[in-house]
Amino acid sequence: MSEFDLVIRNGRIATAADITDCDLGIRDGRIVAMGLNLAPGREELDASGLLVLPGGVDGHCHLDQPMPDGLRMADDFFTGTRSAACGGTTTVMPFAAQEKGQSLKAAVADYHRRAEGKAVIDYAFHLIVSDPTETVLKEELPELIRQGCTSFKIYMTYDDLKLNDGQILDVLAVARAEGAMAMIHAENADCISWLTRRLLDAGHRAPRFHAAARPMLVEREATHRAIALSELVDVPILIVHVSGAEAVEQIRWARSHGISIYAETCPQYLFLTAEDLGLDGYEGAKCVCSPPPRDQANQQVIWDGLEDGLFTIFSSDHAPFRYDDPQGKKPNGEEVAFPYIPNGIPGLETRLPLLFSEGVNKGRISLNRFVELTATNPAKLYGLYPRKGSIAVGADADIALWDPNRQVTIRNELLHHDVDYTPYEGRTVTGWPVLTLSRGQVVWRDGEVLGQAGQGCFLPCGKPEMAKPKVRG
Ligand code: DUC
Ligand code: ZN
Ligand code: ZN
Repeated sequence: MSEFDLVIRNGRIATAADITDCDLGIRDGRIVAMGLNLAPGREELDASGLLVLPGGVDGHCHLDQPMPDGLRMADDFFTGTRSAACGGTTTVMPFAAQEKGQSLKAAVADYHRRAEGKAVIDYAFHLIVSDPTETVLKEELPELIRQGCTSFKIYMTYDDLKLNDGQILDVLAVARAEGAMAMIHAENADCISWLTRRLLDAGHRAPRFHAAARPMLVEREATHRAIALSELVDVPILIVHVSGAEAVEQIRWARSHGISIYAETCPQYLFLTAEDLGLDGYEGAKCVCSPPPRDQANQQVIWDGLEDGLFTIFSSDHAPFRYDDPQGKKPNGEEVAFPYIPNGIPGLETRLPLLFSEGVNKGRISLNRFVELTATNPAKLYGLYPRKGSIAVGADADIALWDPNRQVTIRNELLHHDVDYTPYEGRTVTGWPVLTLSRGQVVWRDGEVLGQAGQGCFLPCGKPEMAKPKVRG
């Protein structure tokens, strides 16, 4: 009987810290040995010429999230996790979203039902807290945190989700008391509504006015306010989907004052600009997301932050709506005015190849930093480390073998989500995962999906070390 179910030989293994040429031995879904000339496995994989990387952890995506009447997310836990696996990701973290008036526990129970039997790779849940009642704050949140939902998102915008500053302070106080990670969507809601009304009154309806209604200033102000609220409660927060220079400046300022602020950015802020929202046609609806993509100068600031350590994680914010669909970007079949276009773009499968190609292959970030941003740090930030996010003895065998030289021209027909477009259509990237393992099982190999619905498991998250307040004095 062989000691290993699988041995991966001759690959170059990269973690957030090291690059090592050695073999990997896998048994019962976990990495059990790293070394030279390991004994033969029941199965063998030759990784000559390939990079052996931890599977990606996508710390921010939306799958089968309940939507207001008439709208529907295009990806459920099957199509979403399938698509993620084909792009080298092995853990996803979508959101169990509380509707106002709903119990948070009921939202989580419903979300478990939506995921049940569908996922191809492992998944954990963030919470979205939209109604922080006494019961939510005192009973439900603490209980859900104990059950492994140890991170939650708070919105400063969107009428059906936003919290006021007092409510945010209440939720942050629970995060501090219970050791959970708070994620904040920072845009100033009142400024957005004021600008939106003026734009509509002037007859500006096209998708491109989405960007005009959400200028950088509204993100800068809310980012600064979120930082102040976190400082007041003395609890670290993560600012999600940072889009450009003015928000980055606020985060640098906070850190220079000793405030623990983490930061996330996403592919849309590197590879799209407000010009992708189009001129007067409706195609630009495909790139409507919030915050909106900015301009080239802001893209450079985001690259700088990825390189110099400003950003903690790089996530997709996959929020899938079909373009030509009455439940998607054309509600009721109509080309609606910009405030009514569902926000979000697909990106689970293209997140890693885009960053690998333009970041690692073009020399903007190191391979170690790539692993840190896309796998190790999200696992640490959300209490999944060291089970997920690295290659180490004892970790789950969630691994992607990358051909760093494979050229792929991104076409929607090559992708495995259930969205009818990709904003990156026609872009050629160099580097793509040729094989993905989820707990030692091959789920993607040479262009073929081998993963089955239901083989992915729910992951209860631990309380993240990174959520602990700074020790002072
Ligand atoms: N913005 C969000 O805050 N969430 C989903 C998609 C988007 O564009
Ligand atoms: Zn958001
Ligand atoms: Zn989001």
